[in-house]
Amino acid sequence: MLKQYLDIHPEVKKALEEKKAVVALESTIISHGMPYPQNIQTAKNVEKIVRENGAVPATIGILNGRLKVGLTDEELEYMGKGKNILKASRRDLPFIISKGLNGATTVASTMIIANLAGIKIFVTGGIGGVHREAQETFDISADLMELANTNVAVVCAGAKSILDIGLTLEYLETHGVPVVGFQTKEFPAFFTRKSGFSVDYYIDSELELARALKAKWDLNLKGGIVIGNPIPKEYEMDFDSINNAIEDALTEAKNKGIKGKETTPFLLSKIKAITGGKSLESNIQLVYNNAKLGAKLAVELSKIY
Ligand code: PSU
Ligand code: MN
Repeated sequence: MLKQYLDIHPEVKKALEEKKAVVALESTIISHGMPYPQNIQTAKNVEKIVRENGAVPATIGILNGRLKVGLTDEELEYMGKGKNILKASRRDLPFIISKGLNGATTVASTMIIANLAGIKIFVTGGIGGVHREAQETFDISADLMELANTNVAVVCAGAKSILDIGLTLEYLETHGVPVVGFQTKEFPAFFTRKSGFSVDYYIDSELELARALKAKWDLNLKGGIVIGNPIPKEYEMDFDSINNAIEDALTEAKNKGIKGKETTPFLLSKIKAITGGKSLESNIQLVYNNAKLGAKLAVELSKIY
């Protein structure tokens, strides 16, 4: 039945059949999160880093209504040019399929498709979350409900402070989603190593993470885990300057009446413009750092689960 919708790249398929380590990667970060051509270069380097660390990369996206698990270089290039590529979260999937459209997958939809393919580890930059002033707007990313329901672990550099990080963590707690720090006690805030919020558990090694995932899923505790992996120190941004940029971006979004699925991409591109591209370099480096951890984790998990 899945074959009707899913195209798994032969290399990924073989690795899955042989129970080898595979890492899922999202495409919203490519089509809507970074400018061309840095996005393509980054996506290719991420795949390379995953390989160098012993796993097979599977970049996920939707082309002509087909759910693609593992993209060719041409497909990656197409996603990166970002023309006619919708941002596709859970609610969009049925219609992007039925209309034969192209979609870049968010954390939520990448988790769904990874799970359908049998991939357990997913690497990205940052997760969506509860937006600031969600008390009024109800803007809470579908990523969080997906983490509550779908058995895929997400390696990220935390959440940007365009979000209300405190409320995001509360929401995850309510839904039973563990939030752990990789060699940190503090949940990272994407551009910075610190956010002022603690994680539930400090985790020291990939093996320990793999064991926790196995226990969670053996016991049918459905859902994912958020693994916060702080940006390397040398690429970290200055806390005050990035937060000023974020405040300015939020004010502009509010004044322009930006809403719904446009909010996150709007804020990301504004921050990039305000920081004069400095944030882009940090963004790229933290994804590389996550790719390394995700691949090592997938290798450990493939040995025990
Ligand atoms: N946060 C980032 N970079 C991103 C995103 C979030 O720092 O590229 C993307 C991810 O694909 C995430 C999505 O799943 O935005 C969340 O969008 P929304 O808030 O509309 O659910
Ligand atoms: Mn939203």
